[in-house]
Amino acid sequence: MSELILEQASDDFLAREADVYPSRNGQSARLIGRQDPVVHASKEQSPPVDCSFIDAYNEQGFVVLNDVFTPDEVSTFQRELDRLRADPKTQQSADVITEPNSNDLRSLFRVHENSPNFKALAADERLADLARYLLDDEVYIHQSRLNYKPGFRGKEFYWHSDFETWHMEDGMPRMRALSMSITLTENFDCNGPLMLIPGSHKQYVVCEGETPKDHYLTSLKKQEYGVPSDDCLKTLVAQGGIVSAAGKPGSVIVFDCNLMHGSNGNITPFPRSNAFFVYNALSNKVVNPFCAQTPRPEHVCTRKNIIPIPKLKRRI
Ligand code: 6CS
Ligand code: FE
Repeated sequence: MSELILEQASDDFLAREADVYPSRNGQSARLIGRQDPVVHASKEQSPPVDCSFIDAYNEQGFVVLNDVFTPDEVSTFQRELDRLRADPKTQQSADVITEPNSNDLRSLFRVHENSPNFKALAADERLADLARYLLDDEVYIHQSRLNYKPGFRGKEFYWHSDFETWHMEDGMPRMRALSMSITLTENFDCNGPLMLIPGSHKQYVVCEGETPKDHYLTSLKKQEYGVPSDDCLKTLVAQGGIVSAAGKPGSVIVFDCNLMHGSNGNITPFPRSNAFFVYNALSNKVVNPFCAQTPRPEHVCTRKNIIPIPKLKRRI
């Protein structure tokens, strides 16, 4: 028995040693090249959106699709967002993250399972077909959340690559995942919209420090590990600049799992609320974390309940 444990430990050690995307392991901060495609579909496959969007996604690491959802659909999601916030069950739930210095709701996780509306949204063909094309595989939801970014006290999300965290803390093997952020309120320049660094997805940022135990309990409020060094960030911004994704409700920001992004706090009275789905390729299911900690819980990282999204020709 103890031999088996030793063997597993040494396998894990070897896997981490051979890791093409090392981070938080004592190495100094630096940029290394991406080892995976951005668009996984072959040239022969035809995309569900105009080819120019696919080319932009490939080059920039993101694309904004405007007016994907109608005002009526957006109103339905907004009502569901408010209903969930007011529901006493939500307030008791482990799926909730509050803002660092107040009890305001910052994020609500696992909405693709716990809300029929958001479950339908995650499976909607306008989103899922594009995810299947870009990842060239069946897809499942690795993580879902509503980010409320409330007015007055909504705090920032510091710069990060999602993949760095999902690789280190969840054991996502390769860069074959993407995020879709569906805007549910207007994203102005002033209420803390998503900021993206074009082209940054082509390099992987090795981060300093070690992963603390139960990191998710603090990182989801304020992330301090798995963030780029000042020098790495300077280089990425010098190369690509910064774009902020302002837009009307009902648009979709599609971005690669390794794109460097973040957002400022919101001291305006206007909430900046988004629904956020992470699609992962079925062939890229999570394994053991690449950092030396236990896996994060199911509401932050789907590990047990992996269900491919059905290919239905159906809109919500
Ligand atoms: O922890 C996560 O899965 C996501 N949340 C944060 C604050 N950073 C990394 C990743 O985007
Ligand atoms: Fe993120």
